[in-house]
This record gives sequence, structure tokens and C-alpha cells, in this order.
Amino acid sequence: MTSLTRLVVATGNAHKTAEIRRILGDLVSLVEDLSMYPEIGEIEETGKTFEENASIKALTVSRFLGDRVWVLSDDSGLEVDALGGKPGVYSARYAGSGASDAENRAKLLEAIQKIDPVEQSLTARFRCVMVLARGAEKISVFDGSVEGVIAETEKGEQGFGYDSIFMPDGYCETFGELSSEVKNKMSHRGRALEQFKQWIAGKVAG
Ligand code: ITT
Repeated sequence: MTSLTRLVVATGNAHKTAEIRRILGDLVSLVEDLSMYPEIGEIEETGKTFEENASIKALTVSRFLGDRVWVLSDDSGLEVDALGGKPGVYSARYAGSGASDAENRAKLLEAIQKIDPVEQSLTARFRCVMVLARGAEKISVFDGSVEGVIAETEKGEQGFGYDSIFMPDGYCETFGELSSEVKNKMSHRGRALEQFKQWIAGKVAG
């Protein structure tokens, strides 16, 4: 089985790292994140798309870590159709810069209360774009999404971010109620990482 010895995930979000570690399992021996590299500092996400922001994060970290390290970024968020795709790339700062997950969810629940349920449904999707970089070069892009609807109240304690208000299609539970195994099999991140796993399988060990 082809595997990677070391991968640095270009994220400061420990929940993302935990999911990525779990999904990759034995395919990567060591998965680090930016908590190990405080000297890199805050990376400004100035892009207008998930891919632009994922590229900014991967290339900034790759530039810093040099030619020998594989870097994988994750830019993700929730698109609500009746809100014109918001919060989208602004998911982490929907209620303002530095907002907590709870504040962002509260703002979203407030926004959907203004939607007429007869006129419009609460369909939404999580999206994730990952950029793999090495030697400050973009090597590959992986993406995934999962369709669902917004729950009108928070349900469940699992996961993070908007999990407790997102019900994936085919389930009447939110990601906050479903186990991490179930979420990871169908999630935007899980699907993007399936593509990364294929990429690992096709490369020579190193
Ligand atoms: P990094 O940029 O350091 O990776 P971040 O949390 O700021 O961390 P993003 O800019 O990609 O990451 O914002 C993604 C936001 O979208 C995140 O803060 C969550 O609120 C939400 N999100 C992404 N994936 C999610 C998931 O699996 N479950 C729930 N919410 C998610």
C-alpha cells in the first residue's frame, strides 16, 4: 500500500485536523497542522472562492516549509440556496471576524427565519476544496460536497461549526447527531479526501 510519511494540513482548525487524521488513517504516518508552526502566523483569506482560499493557505504554508514537505489545505463552508449561497466562503466569519461557531449558527438561524417556507426550501450544501502543494507549487486540487437541508433548531453535540443545524439528504438527524464515522463517509471533507486517497495510491511512496 502506498502511503505518505508526513503531511502538514494548512489549518488552524483542530476539528478539521481531527477529521482528516481519522479519514486518512494509516495512509499517512504523521499528520501535523499549524498548531505545530506558530511562526507562520495568521493567513489572510482574501479569495472569493473556496479554491482561491485553499490555494492561498496551501501555498503560504508550503513556501514556509520548503521543498520536502507535502502540504494540504482545506477551505470549506456551507451554502444555503435561499440565502443566495451564503455564508459560503465567509462561513467562518459569518457573524463577524473572530465570531464563534455558536454565533455563526445563531446568525444563520436568524436569517432562515425570514425565509417563507412555502416559497422556498431550506436546501443547502457543505463544500470543501483541498489544495495539495509542495515546494510552493500547486500539485493537485480535490473537492467534495454533501447536499442537505438546514434544521430550524440546533440538534446534537457531535462535530463542529454548522454540524448541529445541517441534515444531510436521506437522514432526519443532523451531523451533530450522527456519529463521526457516518459523517466522514458522506461529508464534503470525506469526499475530497477520497480523491486525495486515490492520488496517494497512484504515487510512488515517499
Ligand atoms: P482554517 O482556515 O485555518 O482551515 P477555518 O475554520 O477558518 O480554519 P474555513 O475558512 O475553511 O476554515 O471556514 C470553514 C468554516 O465552515 C468553519 O469554520 C465551519 O464553521 C464551517 N465548516 C466547514 N466544514 C464543516 C463541517 O464539516 N462541519 C461543520 N461546519 C463546517
